Amino acid sequence: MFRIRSLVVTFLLSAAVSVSQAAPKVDLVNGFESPDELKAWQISSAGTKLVDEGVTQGKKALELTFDPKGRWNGAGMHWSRPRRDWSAWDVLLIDLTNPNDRPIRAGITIGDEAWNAKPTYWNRHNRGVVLPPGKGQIVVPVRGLYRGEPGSRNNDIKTDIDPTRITRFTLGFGKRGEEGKVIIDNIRFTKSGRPESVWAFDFGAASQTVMPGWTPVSNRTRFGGDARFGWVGGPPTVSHARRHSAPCSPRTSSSAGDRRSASPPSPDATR
Ligand SMILES: [Ca+2]
Repeated sequence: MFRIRSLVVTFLLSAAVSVSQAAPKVDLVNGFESPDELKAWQISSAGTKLVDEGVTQGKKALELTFDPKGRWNGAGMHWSRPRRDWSAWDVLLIDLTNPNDRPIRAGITIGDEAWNAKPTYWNRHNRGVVLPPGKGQIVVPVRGLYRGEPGSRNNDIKTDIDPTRITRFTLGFGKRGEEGKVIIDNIRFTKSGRPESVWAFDFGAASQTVMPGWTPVSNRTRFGGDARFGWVGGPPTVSHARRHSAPCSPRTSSSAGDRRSASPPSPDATR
C-alpha cells in the first residue's frame, strides 16, 4: 500500500484553493522584442521577422516562414547556448500562434551531457505536438524528460535527461516540403505556484514526464529513511508501472503484497 498520513492527505485536498491563487514565478528566456534577441538562436527558415501578431509578451513576436526546401522541416530554431541548469524551474513554456488554416506539427529535441557523450536519436528527448490554427502553447516539463520517444524510453542510457546538464534545445515546425508560417513569443521558465506545504503526487513509471511542480512516484519510491512517503512491503512490479493511458486496475493500485521484482530506490524517489 502507499503509506501517507491521513492528516497530510486532508491538507492536500483542503489546499486546492491555495494552489490556484499562488502566482507562478517566471524567468524570461526570449521575448523576441529586438533583432538582438534573435542572436541567441540559429534559425533555419525562408523568412524571419518580428511582428505585431501573436504577441503574448512585450510588443513583438517572431514570425518564421517555412522553407519547403528545408532539410528536416519547414522552420527550425536551435538554442545556440542553451541554459545548462533548468532544475530551479518546473516547466519551460513557449507561446505559439499558428496563422495557417490547418494544423501544423512542432517538434522539440533536448539533449544533456550524457547525450553529448553518446549523441544518438534515442539518447535525446524527442517530443512532437500538433498545433491547431490559432493561439497555442508548448509545455516542456523540466523533470521526467525521457530519452527516445514515448513508446521507447531510455532504452540505451537508462536515466532521464539531466535537467542540471542541458546541452541542446531545438524547435522544429512544419513537415519537410511544407509551406506555412508560425509565430513564437515569450519563451520562459516557470515554477509551480504550489505552496511548499502541499504535496501533490504524480504516479507513473520512473521515467515518466512529471506534472510541473508535482512529486513523481514510481514503483521504485520506497517509504523509510528520509522519505516520508513511498511503498512499503515491497514495491509493485515494473509491469504495474508501465505507462497506461487507461485508468489503473484495482489490482494495480493496491498491489501491496507483490514482491516479485522489488527494485532499489532511485535517488529522486526519496524526496
Ligand atoms: Ca515579445
